[in-house]
Amino acid sequence: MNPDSEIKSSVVPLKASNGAAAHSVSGRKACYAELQKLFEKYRGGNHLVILQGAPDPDAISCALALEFLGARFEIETTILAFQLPSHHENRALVKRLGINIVYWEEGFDVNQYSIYSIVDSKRFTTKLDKRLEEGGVQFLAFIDHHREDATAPNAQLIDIRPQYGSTAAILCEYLSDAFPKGLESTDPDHVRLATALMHGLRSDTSTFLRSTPMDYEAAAFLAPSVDHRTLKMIERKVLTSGVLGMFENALVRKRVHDNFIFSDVGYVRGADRDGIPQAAELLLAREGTDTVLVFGIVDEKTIDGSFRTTSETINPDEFLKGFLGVSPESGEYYGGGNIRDKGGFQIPLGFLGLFEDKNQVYSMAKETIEKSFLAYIGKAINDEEN
Ligand SMILES: [Mn+2]
Repeated sequence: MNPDSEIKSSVVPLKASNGAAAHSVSGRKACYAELQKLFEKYRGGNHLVILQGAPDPDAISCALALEFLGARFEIETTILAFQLPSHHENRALVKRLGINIVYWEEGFDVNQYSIYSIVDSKRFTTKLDKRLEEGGVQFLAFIDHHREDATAPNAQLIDIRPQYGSTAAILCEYLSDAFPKGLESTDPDHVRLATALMHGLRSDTSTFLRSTPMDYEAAAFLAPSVDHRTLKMIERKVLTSGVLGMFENALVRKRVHDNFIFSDVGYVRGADRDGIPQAAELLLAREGTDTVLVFGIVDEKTIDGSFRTTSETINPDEFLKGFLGVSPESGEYYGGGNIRDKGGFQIPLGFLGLFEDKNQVYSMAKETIEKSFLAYIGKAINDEEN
């Protein structure tokens, strides 16, 4: 008999990549209780949920969750964004699930709201701050999973959990407090919310590759109510012909140096810039490769590069700073990244961008970057075949 089998916990003890054990239910913050009190205080009011930047699935689904929870207190919610969602996937989420996002324009009237919240952003200031203050709109909640700033927002509820892979996981915790028996898989509103949050979770954690135990726990809570068909449609990847061409270039032009791959995608339009990290991800999938650097020239103005690694020893931030150094003009590093798996760089072409011979400019850029890359990893350019 295993004595441990007697100790049944409602939390499956999943092991995170960093070895941290799952948190226990009792260790939770009592944030939902706090939110409940606040919603009660503003019962029947109008709530403005602000999304910063181009709305992504994590932010959108969290706004939807706040709207849903607020509705239990007769609170009307408006989801406000300053920019349109950028990717096809994000637009598909909004469209498929019929999520109503209001896009800010000059005439937007904040005076109809009694409270506002910000979700899934490090930034707690907005261009509406002055109007919100003048209109007496109260800062209700600030909920986020990015790193905490030194100065705290003056919201009535501040819930910042940098140890979470997504804000959606935090909102799922609120939902599981509100619905201890789980969401109803027969209720269309529950299904819609669960599907949106699952997409938020998946997209912020690279489909659970970067999940923490809390994200897995949130997914387990949502799973019974998720509409998998809709989720699949939302997540369908759509690649523009421009991005496909970049993949082709990246594959054809790749240079393999042991576990490193160096490649480039050519001249690309600003609208296709996202294809550079995608090409790097693609090459990283090659067997035996753990580190990839891909660059392209964007809008004939800058050399943009993307760095991906699964190596245990390479720190992308250190690597990019060491490899590219500091711009003599601005005194700032050309690139940087996180300490774990990714980074990027941007180098202005400057006067080289004015040259007539685009091929020559490209060769120069490529040679310069590749040479310093190889020098940095301790190789000469002609020993790649050995
Ligand atoms: Mn997020």
